[in-house]
Amino acid sequence: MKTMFVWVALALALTLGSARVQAEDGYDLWLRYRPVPAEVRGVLQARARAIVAATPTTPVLQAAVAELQRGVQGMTGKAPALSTRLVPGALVLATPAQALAGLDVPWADLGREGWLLRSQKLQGRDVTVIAANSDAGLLYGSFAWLRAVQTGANLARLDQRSVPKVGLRLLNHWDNLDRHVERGYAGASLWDWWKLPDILDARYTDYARANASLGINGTVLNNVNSKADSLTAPYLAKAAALAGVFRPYGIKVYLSARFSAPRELGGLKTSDPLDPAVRAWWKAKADEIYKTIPDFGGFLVKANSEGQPGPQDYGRNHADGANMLAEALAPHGGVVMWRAFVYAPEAKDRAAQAFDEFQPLDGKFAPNVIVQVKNGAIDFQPREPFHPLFGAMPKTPLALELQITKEYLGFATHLVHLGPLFEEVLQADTHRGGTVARVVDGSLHGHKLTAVAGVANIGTDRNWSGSQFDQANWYAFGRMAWDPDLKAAAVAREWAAQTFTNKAASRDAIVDLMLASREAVVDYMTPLGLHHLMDTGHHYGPGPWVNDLERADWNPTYFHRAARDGIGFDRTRTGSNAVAQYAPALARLWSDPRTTPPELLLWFHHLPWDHAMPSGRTLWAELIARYDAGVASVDDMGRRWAGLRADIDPERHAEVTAYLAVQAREARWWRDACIAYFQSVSGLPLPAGTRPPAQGLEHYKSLRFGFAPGRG
Ligand code: BDP
Repeated sequence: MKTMFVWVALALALTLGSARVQAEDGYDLWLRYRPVPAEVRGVLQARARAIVAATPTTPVLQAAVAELQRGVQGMTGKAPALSTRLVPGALVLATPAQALAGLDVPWADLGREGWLLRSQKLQGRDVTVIAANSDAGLLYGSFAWLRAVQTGANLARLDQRSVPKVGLRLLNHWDNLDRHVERGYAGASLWDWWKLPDILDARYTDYARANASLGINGTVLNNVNSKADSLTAPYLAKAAALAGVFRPYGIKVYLSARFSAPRELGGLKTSDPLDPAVRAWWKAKADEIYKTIPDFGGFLVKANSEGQPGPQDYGRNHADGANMLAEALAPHGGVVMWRAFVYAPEAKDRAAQAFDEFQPLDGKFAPNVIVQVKNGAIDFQPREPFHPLFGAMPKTPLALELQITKEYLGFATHLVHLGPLFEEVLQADTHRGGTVARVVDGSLHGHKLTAVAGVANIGTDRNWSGSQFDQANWYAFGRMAWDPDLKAAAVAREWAAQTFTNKAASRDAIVDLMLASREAVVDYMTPLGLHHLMDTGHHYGPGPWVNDLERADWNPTYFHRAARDGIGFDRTRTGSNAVAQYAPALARLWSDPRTTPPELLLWFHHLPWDHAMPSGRTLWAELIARYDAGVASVDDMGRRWAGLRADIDPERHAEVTAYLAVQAREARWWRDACIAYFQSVSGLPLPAGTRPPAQGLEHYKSLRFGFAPGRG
């Protein structure tokens, strides 16, 4: 008997032990809940003795309780039980309907989804209150408490509250029905359309947990380059099955709608938005969708852009198209997110087109339409000035679209943290009364319908995002969509603490590396306001020489305009005058090279190679210095990461090390190829001391990447 006991104990110890040293593969994201040191364990157990929630009957509340139990179990080895009695050390989940005597919560300040976390005495007992006006708020509050624990907050003195500033916080999946993800670098689509609706992969739930932990409350399941099939009954049933998994996590499902669906599916002769039969078709379709998915969020539409059908095919405008869909969704409470990403071949400057098409339509959209605008006027480049539509359509709610997947920033193998990019655009002053954040959160023009969308970087890769550090871009997106005023540094700190280590020095070293990475990529790809220098189709690697594509504005040469006389796109009055789309104060500043920040110089100006830069260098020398700085910065990131070896688990440390080596090699490739090309155009010698490109220009031009992932 005694021996048996010893064996059982040993087996148990081994199991627990192996759980403890389980390999870190990134699957758990920032929700790792790893065992905490003994001294922390005691404190945590004392603060999570039980969970008091009057009636955890709703699925959302059950999800909140389950997450708290899972977290505490992971960190301490013991899950708190549900209790109806207020015991000391309880976690109390409270709503106004289920508030306990003595609880004093400023309910009115918490809004529909906000939460409050507070350690306090209640009925003579030390407890932690998680309060919200809704179950979704309690779910977010529960995740906030777990975040507080994992980031080392003092659990005896919690006093936090947060209310989302933006209503719709959405992921946009560019996922096709065959599971190819357009611009996806993290494997295949999570959605196994073929096996849906019968088979529900466990990852769907983990995906929802991760999103809920950030406050993401909606997901567009299919690519903006959409197929009408997504709107057919079999696919609606599949979408409904996903909606069923996501619902307990406060996440609604949306679909990208193909504008020509009435013709393609309904057999109509036209998809003209003003045709009564077309309108009736969409109304019936909306009714059918809501029968299948009662809390369906709405449609995302890419129309008359890059070959997609749209209202202009029938001589109508974007408002006509959007309003028709809005009318069909309105009785059900759905919204239309109508994208402003458009450009036509005849436009003289692609950067100016969205403004030209959309700004005159201000005030013409139905109340449940939100116009979704990319952060910049070209296309998710490493750096762009904020889109001139922000602030210029006061009568129309505008959503901000960010790209989390790094189509133009080295795919998943480059470590580029996007928090600083998000912060830069959100905090940009439109000079029309406020920042982009104030436009997007609706406060500048008094809009209730508000949204931030992120093109997802999620796929079937074990680590979800294609690399460990790309998880941080998902994280930063979600947190900054909830509160556009969060600082990138603070968000990165939270992420690093939960994902890698809570040891302050190492955590901060990780954060420094992350924050430096964005400027690094700008420098080694497109410094000084250059943009769209990537190679054709796959968008991987440099291709500044490309000038033979069918449309002028697909060619990098169109964008950089490098020639013997200089480099850059003149967007001032002497050129395309796109700068005039910005508020007059800003347009004035950016019209003059002397008052244009160096970061945006060649976006707005075509300047001679010997133009004097603030650094005292010529433009030519400055360009090369920036490329060198980018490469040096990546080398530095590698050194910093190497120094963190002792504090990071070996699996992830080795993986990131290998990725950084790829990035270091490819940063040189970008630098060398661009310098070789620009030198061939400028005809200038390299400044003294410059390392010449490793290969001749012809070598870089000859490289082909037929099987690069994520192609459109
Ligand atoms: C471009 C992508 C293309 C997308 C397009 C869009 O290369 O795959 O379809 O954006 O946003 O950047 O619609």
